[in-house]
Amino acid sequence: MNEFFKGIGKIQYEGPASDNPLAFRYYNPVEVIGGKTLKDHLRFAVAYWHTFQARGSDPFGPGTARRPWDTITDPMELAIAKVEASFEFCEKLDVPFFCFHDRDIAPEANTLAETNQRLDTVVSAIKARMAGSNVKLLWGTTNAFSNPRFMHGASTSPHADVFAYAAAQVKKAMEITKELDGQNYVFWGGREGYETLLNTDMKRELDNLARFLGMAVSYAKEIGFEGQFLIEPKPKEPTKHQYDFDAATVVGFLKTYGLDKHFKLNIEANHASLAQHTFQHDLAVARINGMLGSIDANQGDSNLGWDTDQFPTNLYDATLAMYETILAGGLGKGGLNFDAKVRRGSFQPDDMFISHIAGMDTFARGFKVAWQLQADKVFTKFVDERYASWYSGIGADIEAGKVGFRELEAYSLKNGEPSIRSGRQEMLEGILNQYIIETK
Ligand code: XUL
Ligand code: CO
Repeated sequence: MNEFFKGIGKIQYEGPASDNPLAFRYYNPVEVIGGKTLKDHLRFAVAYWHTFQARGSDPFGPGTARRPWDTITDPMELAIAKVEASFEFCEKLDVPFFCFHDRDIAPEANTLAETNQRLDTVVSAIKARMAGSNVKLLWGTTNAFSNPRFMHGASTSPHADVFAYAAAQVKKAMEITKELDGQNYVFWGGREGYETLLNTDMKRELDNLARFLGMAVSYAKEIGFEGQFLIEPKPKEPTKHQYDFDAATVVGFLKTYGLDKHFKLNIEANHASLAQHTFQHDLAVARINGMLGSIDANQGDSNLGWDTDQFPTNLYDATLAMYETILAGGLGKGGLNFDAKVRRGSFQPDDMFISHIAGMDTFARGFKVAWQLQADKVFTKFVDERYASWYSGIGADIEAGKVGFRELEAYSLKNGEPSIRSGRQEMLEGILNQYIIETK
């Protein structure tokens, strides 16, 4: 077998004292916390599109990336080489999962039939390689946003033929995800949104989006696909207004159309921040609705207003994200997918490893801190006490539906001025810092 990343061996855990950039300092995959290994808690995944497709181009210049497959020019030969490279990469990093869009793994041909044949060829190669590997598919998805035919959207296109084409594409992508034993299937609304209401029938587009998702649910049943369906919210980019704006919007949408039993959410850090939410907020919205399915782990830049998809190295945010995940009971079938790309200046092949290692170390450390925070009930105890007035007396009567405005007026007239306590935000933030610094 051809080795692509020569000179880089299996990445080892060397502990916090290590100065080796190609070693883990905090992520020890076999370390057991709460009866489960870190590897099983964190369920890391590599995103095929950023790591094996993207080359670092931006609106001001071409890609800068140097990759071990650069000499291969034939598109299908290249696609097969990337399958080999991706397994070598995941195995060396000890990442248990990968994720792809249909068009990442096989280039589009002139017709849909030919494109599907190409997919079959690459899927066979992936399946063969998977047989001798522990690396699995976390999720598959469809790229129904890059091709110009999707300029006005896919399932929300004003053109019925485009809706049909997108359906055909998702049908095939679901089939290959099933074939590769994918644990989830993601719908990210690429161009499902609008630029201006002057040319948009928003009601019809939302109805069609729901119709489309309903068809996917039916087809999954038909073919026996048991993976979890996920919707990935994003407020803007590429369209000015994306229909899957944020977690709350998606929960409301799914409930409106009676689809909530069939979907969970894939929460992405940089999408939450684009919606002016914290990562923790959108995870919490998913959690309280019983819909936290998976995570796209990355980070934005608070000085920039777009989806920068940086590798997640912010320990504070990672800790709070892991805290929400632990409160939700873990990731289930989901995982932590690095929907992240190296900066344009990080052009060397070893940067691909270094960036993932930094992200994995950040989440491993964040997880350990979060685990300790919940084990010590640091915040839950405070929150429980803060809401103590709901456990008896008038609070319990309100929650039991025993009283209305009339009774509450009578109560307040008698009770006088309510007694309130400090929220102690700064104290709690100080304790959070203490845990981040001191947790072993
Ligand atoms: C785009 C994005 C996508 C989805 C999969 O912002 O996050 O890559 O994760 O389509
Ligand atoms: Co994403």
